[in-house]
Amino acid sequence: MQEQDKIIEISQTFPKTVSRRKLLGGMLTTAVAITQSANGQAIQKGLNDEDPTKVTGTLPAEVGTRSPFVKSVKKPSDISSRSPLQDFYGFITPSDLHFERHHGGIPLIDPQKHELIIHGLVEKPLKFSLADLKRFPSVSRIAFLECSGNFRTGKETMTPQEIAGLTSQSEWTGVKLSTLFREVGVKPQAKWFLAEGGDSAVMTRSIPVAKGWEDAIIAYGQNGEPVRPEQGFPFRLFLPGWEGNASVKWLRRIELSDEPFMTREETSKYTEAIKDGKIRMFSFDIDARSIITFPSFPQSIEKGWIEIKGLAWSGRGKVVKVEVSTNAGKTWQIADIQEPVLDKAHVRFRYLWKWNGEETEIMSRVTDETGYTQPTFQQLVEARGSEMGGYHLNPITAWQIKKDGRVLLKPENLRS
Ligand SMILES: Nc1nc2c(c(=O)[nH]1)N[C@H]1C(S)=C(S)[C@@H](COP(=O)(O)O)O[C@H]1N2
Ligand SMILES: [Mo]
Repeated sequence: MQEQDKIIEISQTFPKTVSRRKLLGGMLTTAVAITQSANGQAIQKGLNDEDPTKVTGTLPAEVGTRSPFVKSVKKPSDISSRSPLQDFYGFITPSDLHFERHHGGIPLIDPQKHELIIHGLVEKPLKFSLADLKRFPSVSRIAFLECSGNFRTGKETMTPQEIAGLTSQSEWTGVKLSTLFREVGVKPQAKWFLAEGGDSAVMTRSIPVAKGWEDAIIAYGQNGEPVRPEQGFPFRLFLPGWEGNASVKWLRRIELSDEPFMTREETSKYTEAIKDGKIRMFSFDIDARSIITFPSFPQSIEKGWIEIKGLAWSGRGKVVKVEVSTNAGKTWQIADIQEPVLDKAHVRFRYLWKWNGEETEIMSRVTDETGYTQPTFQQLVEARGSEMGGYHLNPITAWQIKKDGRVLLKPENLRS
């Protein structure tokens, strides 16, 4: 038994080394493969105390499942759900944990009956089915999608998911909008286009035509599978680095025009109050932001070495630097960034810290390739005024470390 414990320990520490193969041999590798699928049934039968090497596991299934020991959920409300950022490894969001924001629910769309029409200031208006889109040269790109309303604060007992869970990252596959622009012959007078969704909200946004030429994608693939219904099946507009709202899901119409359409979503909504009674419109770019996801509420820590981990991103380009402070912002240290660092993408950062057991605050701040550094909440209030709206808030998030090891959010207060 002791020998077996040792083997398990080693295989967990060095899962991919040659020595593990030598140790385990062919026999044990098979056992490991079976136990994974056996877990589900074992728990259901209340047999989880049984030695998994003594019972036959469940057979392969049509689709895989997460281990029943893993509880990772989006906790939906009626209008949105949030990615559990604190549960993730790496920088890809599992598709079933991608955040959701729907203005009229998720439509059930038969791809055979769904078309994208492109018309307006074009030489040749055209309709495209999903099959038509797939015949064009395809592209894949890993990038994040973030709702511009992605900020909550106000109490100490908040998780990264609750504070900033309206951001997720996928590998999006589809056809470049510029390819379709060429196909329909977009006229030089065209400066904007309307993107319209086929859901009950009939979501519409005006997008500068330049973004269409630059990097917009009509995405039908998400992390290797068809885009999920929640994300816009059979296809959506995807605008790298821009506020999520403009990435219209269940896309059915694009109309080219010489001016913006001034839809409800870009006049009454998705505009920000700034100083002197002014309102900012068409604020598409997502500014650089980072958040420590470990340690975070409701975890607690013990004295000694701790690997601080988190996510950082910018809608304006690549992340170039993430700094961590473990003394409430007095001094900052450079964190390690996990490669690859992609354009307009989440990156993962880490910083090794030895906690001495004293009360403190830890926080992170990111700098992107434009030279922009993530501001404090106070700096945002000073720049925009205390009447500032709830969109495009990307402040530094601080966690309080209590003497007993509890980790609590340091909530922001508009009136402080
Ligand atoms: N047709 C349509 N597109 C839409 C929406 C919608 O309700 N209907 N919501 C928008 C908003 S506000 C955001 S933040 C993103 C969310 O995308 P997701 O649900 O795939 O995360 O989709 C955008 N596109
Ligand atoms: Mo959004």
